Amino acid sequence: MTVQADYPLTDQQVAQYQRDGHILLDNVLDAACIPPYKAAIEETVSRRNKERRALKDRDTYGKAFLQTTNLWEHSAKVKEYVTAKRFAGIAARLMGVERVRLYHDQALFKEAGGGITPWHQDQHYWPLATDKTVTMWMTLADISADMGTLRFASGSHLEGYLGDIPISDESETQLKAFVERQGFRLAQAAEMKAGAATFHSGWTLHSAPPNFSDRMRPAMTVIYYADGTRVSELDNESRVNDRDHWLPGTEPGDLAATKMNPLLG
Ligand SMILES: O=C(O)CCC(=O)C(=O)O
Repeated sequence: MTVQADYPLTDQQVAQYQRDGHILLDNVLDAACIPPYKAAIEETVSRRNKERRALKDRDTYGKAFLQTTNLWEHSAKVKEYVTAKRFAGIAARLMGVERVRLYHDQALFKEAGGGITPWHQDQHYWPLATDKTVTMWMTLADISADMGTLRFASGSHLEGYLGDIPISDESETQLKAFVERQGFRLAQAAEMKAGAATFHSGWTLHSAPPNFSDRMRPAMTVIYYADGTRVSELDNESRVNDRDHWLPGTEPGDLAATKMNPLLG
C-alpha cells in the first residue's frame, strides 16, 4: 500500500496556516497505510540511532527525543514515505509555491519519561535564504498532549529570525519569556490520531511538554523548502553543520538543490 496522491486542503486551511504559522491536519496518512511505514521507520531508527545513555545521564536536548536523521537514505520503504507527493503537495500548497524540495527528514521519538522540547525556531539551524520552509510533524501512534504534542506560538513566524539561540535550557528561558511578553496565542493539540500531522513554518516558535506516559511518542518529520531557494550566509555554527550535511558542496548564494534535495511534486 502506498500513500495516496491528493489531500483535500481548503483555501481556509491555507489562510489559517499563513496567518498562524502552523496547522493541524487529520488523516495526512490513511490508517491503512500506517503499519508498514511505522514498522519501516521504527526498524530504521533502531538500526541507526546510537543513543545508549539512560535518560537521567543526558542533557535537556538529549532527554527531549531520540533524534535519527535522513532515514530515507537507509530504507526504501521510508524513502517512499519521505518523498510522497501527498505530503509535498500539502507543503507546497500551504506555502503558496509551485514545487518544494526535500531538506531532510528526522524521526523524533520522545521516550516514556522523556523531557521537554525547549522553545526554539527550526530555521535557526538552516542556511536557507527564504521564509518558505515547513516541517511536517506526523505522529505514528495515537497520542495525547501529555505525551508531547507540539505547542505553537501562533503568529510568531512573522517575527522572522530571532537570533542564534539553539535548543537548550537557555532557549527555553529566553524564548518562553519572549512568547509571554509578546502575548502570542498558544495552540496545542489535546489529542492526535496516528497519521495526523502538524505543519509549522521554519520561523514558528514551538516547544513540547515532557512525555508523562509510559509509551513512546513516535513522531516522524519531513522538512521542505520552496524550489529556487538559495543557500544563505553561514552565520552560525549550526548552519555550517547543516550545510555540510544537507546541502553538501554548496556555498552561500548557490541554489539549494543538491542530490540530497530531490524535487518533490
Ligand atoms: O518532536 C518534538 O518534540 C520537537 C519537534 C520539533 O521541534 C520540530 O519538528 O521542529
